[in-house]
Amino acid sequence: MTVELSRGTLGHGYTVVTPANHYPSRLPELGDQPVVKLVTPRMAPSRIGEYLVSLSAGGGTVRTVEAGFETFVYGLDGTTVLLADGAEHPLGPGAFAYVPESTAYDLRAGATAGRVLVVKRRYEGHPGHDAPAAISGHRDDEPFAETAVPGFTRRELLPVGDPAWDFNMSLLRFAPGVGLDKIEVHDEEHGLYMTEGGGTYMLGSEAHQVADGDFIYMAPYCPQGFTAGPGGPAEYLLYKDVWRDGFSAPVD
Ligand code: UGY
Ligand code: MN
Repeated sequence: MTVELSRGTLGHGYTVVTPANHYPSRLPELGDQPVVKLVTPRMAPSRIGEYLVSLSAGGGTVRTVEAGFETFVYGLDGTTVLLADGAEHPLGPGAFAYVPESTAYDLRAGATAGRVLVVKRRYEGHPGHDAPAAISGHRDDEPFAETAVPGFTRRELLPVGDPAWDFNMSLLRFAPGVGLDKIEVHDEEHGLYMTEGGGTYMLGSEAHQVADGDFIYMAPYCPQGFTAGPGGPAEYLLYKDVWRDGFSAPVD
């Protein structure tokens, strides 16, 4: 038997999970539809679950309501639809929806199979701020914004200036050879999904080659830096917890 080298890694304060590493699981609310658990709170200290859900043509989820949990869904392939509070949100590639805490939702694939990324976390409120309401949209609804680094642009999918929100979802896009301007070390954790291209991710003190479809979990204080490869633009969808001081009680 030949053993192939894998880019998938469990490092100190991070994981890298590549498409070649995927080993699908099942969840009751997904019936017989496979799910890849990219990270869950079992991977301490993660406070999120991030899941790659594949729905076969005509397939869907069994409706559940989980008290206290909020959900973000991003469309990757196909024509999945999210149903919540009597509204239907098409989740084709690049479309997204935020489902507020304790709100029931269903996912339904259309005539073709669909793939979506699901981020789940316990909503952490803040005194004086009402919990956010539902939001949906598409990555193309607004242009990417310039940053201080030429060739590096961002598109914020959720309101970043409102402390009612306890997380951001952002698309970060880099021209070939362009990267972050520093090695960051910060209290917030990340779930990162490569949506296009690839490059070199510095995690702790290790350099990892990453490509389209790879997932990285970065724990609080994980040193992190990125430079896109020379072959084309690179882009990732980034979860980051925001606007909280880090004292929320760990979930058992
Ligand atoms: O906003 C961020 O923390 C972002 N620059 N981090 C990252 O891309 N790893
Ligand atoms: Mn960061």
